[in-house]
Amino acid sequence: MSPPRRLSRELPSLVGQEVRVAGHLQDYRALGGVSFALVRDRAGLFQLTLKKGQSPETLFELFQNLPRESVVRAQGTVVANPRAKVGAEVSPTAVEVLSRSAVPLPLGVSDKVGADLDTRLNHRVLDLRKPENQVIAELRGTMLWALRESFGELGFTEVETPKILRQGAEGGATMFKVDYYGSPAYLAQSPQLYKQMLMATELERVFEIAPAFRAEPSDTNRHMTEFTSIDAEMAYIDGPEELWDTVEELIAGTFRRTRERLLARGSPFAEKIPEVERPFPRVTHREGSELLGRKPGTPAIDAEIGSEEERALGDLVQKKYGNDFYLLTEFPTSLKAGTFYAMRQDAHPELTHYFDLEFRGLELMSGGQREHRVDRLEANMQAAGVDAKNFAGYLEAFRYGMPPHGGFALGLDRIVQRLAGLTNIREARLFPRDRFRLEP
Ligand code: AMO
Repeated sequence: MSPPRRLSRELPSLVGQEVRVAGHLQDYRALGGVSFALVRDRAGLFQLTLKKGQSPETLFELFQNLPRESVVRAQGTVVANPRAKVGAEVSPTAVEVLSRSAVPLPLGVSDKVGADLDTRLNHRVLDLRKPENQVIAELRGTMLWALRESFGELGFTEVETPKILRQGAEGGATMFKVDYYGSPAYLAQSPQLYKQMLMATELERVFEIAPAFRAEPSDTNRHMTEFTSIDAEMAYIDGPEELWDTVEELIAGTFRRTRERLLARGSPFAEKIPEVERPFPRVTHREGSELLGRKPGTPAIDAEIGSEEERALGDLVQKKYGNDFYLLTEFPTSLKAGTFYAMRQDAHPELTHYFDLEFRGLELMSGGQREHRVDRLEANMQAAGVDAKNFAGYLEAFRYGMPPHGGFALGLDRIVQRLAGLTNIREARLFPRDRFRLEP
């Protein structure tokens, strides 16, 4: 019977024992009487040490001829060695080659010199073997777990809505058209319509974690054509303030859980998850515009805040309120004209109950209170030039009793991008998709 497989980090506690270890061969160095095979598993690097006169002769030969990144499994005894990275090494008696790597490698895994992002993404599986990329994937997976825990604590039920649709919600230009048995259908840009429809049931609080598809016309470092949207919707709200409180609790709970779990796992990112300070500053769109130097009372005050301005505003708000987060509230109706489901303020129809959550100069989330009164919803559709006939199923949900409600969507890739300090959002995803990339 073979002994069980052990991980590199377990070795120091197994000195003297017979174990099996396995991983990718990162390097092999022959130094006269002693040779080292450095092997990488999910916990890190360990070494197999071969000694002339002690180790089987065939093993020297095997490693001498084995390409880097081949997969090996070794059986042997754990020996204490303070000079080994983990404090112990394995003296192998038998080594199996489970998979032999082809040569040459299109992308080095342990090279010091970095390749450009395109080359890395072309050979993404090799790229993901690098420890610095493995920890990003671990950060992302941990955040997904923490989000689910935090939503659960707030009384939300996880749901799944269709991704192949007859109609989109976020404007026709960014929809991917697919052929559905000969008639046109679209990939979901957002679960927007469905999460709202569920508010007409007794689910009341739902969230969904799913891909969203956008035929983004521009090629930026914060947009992809497929991203993970964390959507939430809640019924019986009195105003957007309730959404903001929920957003704060969700972010604080998610960051705390992520930090604690990553700390326990020894991830270098644990320290980079900040303590979330509440409440987040609430900055109205108009106040933000004024901070940017726009003149009150001019049409410019309600103009879109572009990405350069957004970064500048993040710094200005940080200076004024001392928080990395802020809520940009009361979006002007003129900027949400196509967003027929956004509730306009009754007392100030030129403003909506819509907001964005900003973190270090980047929009992470948008949301707001929705229009639940069907006559006004239809009027908004008409004003937006949207044909209500195409939204019959959505509108039906409003005709037979729809409570006031609101919600938001958080871009997972963007949070990971900011927390891991990535220049390009593509690095936050395992296999990113953009205008020019459909592979691997
Ligand atoms: P919005 O279109 O603002 O809102 O999207 C919500 C959040 O999703 C992220 N995001 C993206 N991330 C990567 N690549 C993209 N192309 C991309 N587009 C958006 C951002 C953004 O803040 N239905 C509304 C939400 C709601 O009102 O509930 C919506 O989709 O982080």
